[in-house]
Amino acid sequence: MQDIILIRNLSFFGYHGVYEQETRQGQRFILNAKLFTDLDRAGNTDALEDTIHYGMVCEFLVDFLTRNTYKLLEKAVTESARATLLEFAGIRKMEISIEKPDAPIVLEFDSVGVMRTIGWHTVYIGLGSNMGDKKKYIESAVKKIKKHPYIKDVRVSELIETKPYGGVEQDDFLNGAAVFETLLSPMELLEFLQKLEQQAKRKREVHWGPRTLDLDILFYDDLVVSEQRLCIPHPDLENRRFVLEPLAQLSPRFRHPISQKTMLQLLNEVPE
Ligand code: PH2
Ligand code: MG
Ligand code: MG
Repeated sequence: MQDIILIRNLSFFGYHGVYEQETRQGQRFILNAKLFTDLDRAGNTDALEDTIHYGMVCEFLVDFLTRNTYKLLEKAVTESARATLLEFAGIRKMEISIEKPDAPIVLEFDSVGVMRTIGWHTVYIGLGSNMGDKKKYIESAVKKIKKHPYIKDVRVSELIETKPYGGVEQDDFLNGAAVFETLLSPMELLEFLQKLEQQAKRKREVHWGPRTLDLDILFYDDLVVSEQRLCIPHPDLENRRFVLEPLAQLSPRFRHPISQKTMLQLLNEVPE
């Protein structure tokens, strides 16, 4: 995905801004974008249907940014990029900037603006439940995940019955994993998954104790983060057969970003 389609200095009139004068009078905006895609095929076939028509993207962006009005350029670049990524499936990632050459600032300047890079990310999550109607809790969460506007191409493993891991005396689990593409950042995704856990009436009482629904981020592309709320890859995944079995079923050759071992390798090496 090193290939780029360029949009340079696309100009349009709009009403984005914090100040009343900006939303009333409007002003000129300048949009620049890099569309990251794969141009291998079109580079050989010379056929428009094998690439992304930049004219259509320009029209889509200007239409979107004139039909919608935002206070902040931050929101304008984010929403217009997300809409474009949803509309044109061939774009994996885009860098977009919007500038105001005539912003109401009484100083000398060429323009002020905001730039962001937004794209699709491949995420693996673990699914678990060991209370109540376990299958129903998991299936209802999967349904909501599939319905999220910024999630696509959801694949779910088989659900398997597993013995509780970690020493707490509790009921057997139902476990599985899912993989999907998302426009959400890791923190946005975490908050969405925690909202689904809460909707399943999950109570955080015993650490590692029984739960109606547990949704854990296992991988987010090849990202490695260890923060208080967010540890990716899931730190104990190598020791958990109930995670590795579904993962190996979904993507046997996917490599752990730290150890570089495939899911199949990790499953074959998991301690009993
Ligand atoms: N989750 C835990 C602790 N132990 N054991 C099994 N079999 N399945 C789980 O999902 C699980 C567990 C903490 O999240
Ligand atoms: Mg868990
Ligand atoms: Mg959890």
